[in-house]
Amino acid sequence: MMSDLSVKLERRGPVAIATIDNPPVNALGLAVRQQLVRVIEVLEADDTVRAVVLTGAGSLFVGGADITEFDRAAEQPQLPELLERIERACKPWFAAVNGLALGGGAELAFACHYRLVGPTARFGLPEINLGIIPGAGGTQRLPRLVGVENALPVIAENRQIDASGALELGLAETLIENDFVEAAIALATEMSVRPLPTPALALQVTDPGEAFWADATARIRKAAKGASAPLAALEALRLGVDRGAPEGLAFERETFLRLRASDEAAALRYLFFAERSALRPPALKGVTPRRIASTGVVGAGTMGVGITAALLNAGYEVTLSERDGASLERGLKALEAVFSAQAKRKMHTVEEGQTRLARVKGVVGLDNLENCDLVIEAVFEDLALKQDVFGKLEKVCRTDTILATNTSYIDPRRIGEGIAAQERFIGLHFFSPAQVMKLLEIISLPGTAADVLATGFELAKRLGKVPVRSGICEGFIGNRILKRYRVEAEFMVRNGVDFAAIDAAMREFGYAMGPFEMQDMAGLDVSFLNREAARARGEQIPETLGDILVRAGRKGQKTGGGWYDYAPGDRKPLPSAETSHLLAEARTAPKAAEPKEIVARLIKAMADEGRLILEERIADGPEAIDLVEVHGYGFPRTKGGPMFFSYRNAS
Ligand code: 3H9
Repeated sequence: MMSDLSVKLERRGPVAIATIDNPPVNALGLAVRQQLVRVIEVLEADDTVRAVVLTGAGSLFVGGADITEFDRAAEQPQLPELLERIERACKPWFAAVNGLALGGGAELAFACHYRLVGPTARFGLPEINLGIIPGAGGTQRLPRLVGVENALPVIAENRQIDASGALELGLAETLIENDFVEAAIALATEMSVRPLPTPALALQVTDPGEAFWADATARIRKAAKGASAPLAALEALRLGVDRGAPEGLAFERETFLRLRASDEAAALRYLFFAERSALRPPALKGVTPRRIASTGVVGAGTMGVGITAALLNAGYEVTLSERDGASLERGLKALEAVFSAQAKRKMHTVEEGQTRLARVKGVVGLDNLENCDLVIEAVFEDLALKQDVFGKLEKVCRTDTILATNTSYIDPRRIGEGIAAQERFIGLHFFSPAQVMKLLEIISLPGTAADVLATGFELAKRLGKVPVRSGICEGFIGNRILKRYRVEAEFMVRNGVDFAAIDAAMREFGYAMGPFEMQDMAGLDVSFLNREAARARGEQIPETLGDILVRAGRKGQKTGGGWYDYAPGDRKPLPSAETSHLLAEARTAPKAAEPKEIVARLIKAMADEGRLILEERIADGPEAIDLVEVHGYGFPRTKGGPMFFSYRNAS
């Protein structure tokens, strides 16, 4: 065996076994491709070899092309040529798919003459997540192997085919339950006497008809939310069906290379790596997190219920505490509603929802939290109330229980003032709805122990969230930038720009809502009350346009009007004569602004605030800020985040 290579070659009688061994995910980087070419040449020339088993080392088959190479020009040998050589080989290649086969990995398996699957095998083409389309024949071979209807969801909608699906669709020949490689060798030996099957690219494909394409296009366009890749993947598939595989392949390759060089793909790649590194902050390398099994949540309002649902979904036991029976009952009802909504959206079965709900114990008061490993406080944003909760928790809980506050604005140092063992105190700032939103800001306090901080990151991982460490400042990273964004947007409105034009420009940029629609949805009164509280403390806070609206009773959708008017029971923003009248004095003459100019100003404001946050060491890097914006505030993923965007677009 040649063992120092990333493609290992072994012989067993007439069968050669090629194992791709390129940790961590067996990606098809340059060295692997070079070695595969060599392996193909050697095996084609060797008359004693009758069949080839191709597999992956470890638990994966192949995780795809090496994404780190996508910032460079494509290097020879390229994957499509390599796969063609396998497909045209004069002896059969058996892809022994022992686990995930993603992107180029799945394409590699499709080019082999046969696929043998282990129980954990899965085929997927997740290229669209990276702003590209499959670039090595995936859009052409898969529809010819399993039919267009079965191929489309994989190519353009992120669906995967598991082992049993692969058998049902005829994508895989056989399921191997035990002794995977040995069984694959035996099958290859036995099947090598058969004539070579028709290569995937030469198989017939049936056009499912215009209605299918129209329906798929509408569905994919809607789900893509402005991203280019999903529709481009559909187009490549359709073109190959209409005009045949050779034209389809050429179009696929050209589109892949064009998209690979796009800003959108660069943004998505950047986020791919940022999201992964976020789970492993270098400062915590080697620090072992504490073990968390049972958790407690104090406060069963919207946040407390959302946090409880997130914890239950991740398999934790939760003790949910409220101050009285009626509030607890309301909270538990809200929790049930979350689980029935999840079941409706097919996130789990109704029974599974009930099993998860059975892990919550509702209690009145704090006494029952004594055995929790972690308690998260999510009571009303009131300093004295929070201090009181932690004062009591300190007496009730074990001395090693981690105590966390979910405050979004109050300085956690003041909240935790009375806690004797500061090392166990931390901020865990969830975003609403907490069972849905991916962002978790982890607030490290001066006294927080490293293993407690590491536990915060471990918790985020288990909850499927994206953790970002934030230092202490008003609003932490996200709400501080949001404030700057809103101030800048209001500044434009004061200077004559129509707020509806600002909303439209930000929607066009990729946000689901513009800043004023968003305020109407969330309610203008929350930030108004914050400003009023600060004014009451003697801080100099100038009157905002939002203040004028709230003082006139316009608090947003919930009062039938804020920036916009709303018809009863409808969320569609309508122009408001009253708003125009109320704000007339505070604004200059109307001024037109190009959408591009509006976007540039608002993103610049966010990025400028981001730079200050970095200078103050509140965040650990520009990626942290971008992750906060993308996962907590709806910044369009395809634009990477304000720091990435302003860096790419700096002239
Ligand atoms: C493609 O194939 C294009 C083709 O159609 C055409 C070509 C011509 N490359 O996620 P993890 C790193 S496009 C380079 O934490 P897990 C990752 O950054 C590709 N590096 O592990 C991390 O590094 P670090 C289509 C990669 O077990 C480490 O591996 N394929 C790649 O939770 C571990 O990753 C995809 O889009 C890669 N392809 O999940 C699949 N993948 O340790 C992308 C991972 O330094 N990958 N890394 O932080 C995944 O979805 C997951 O990584 C996977 C494993 C499910 C495979």
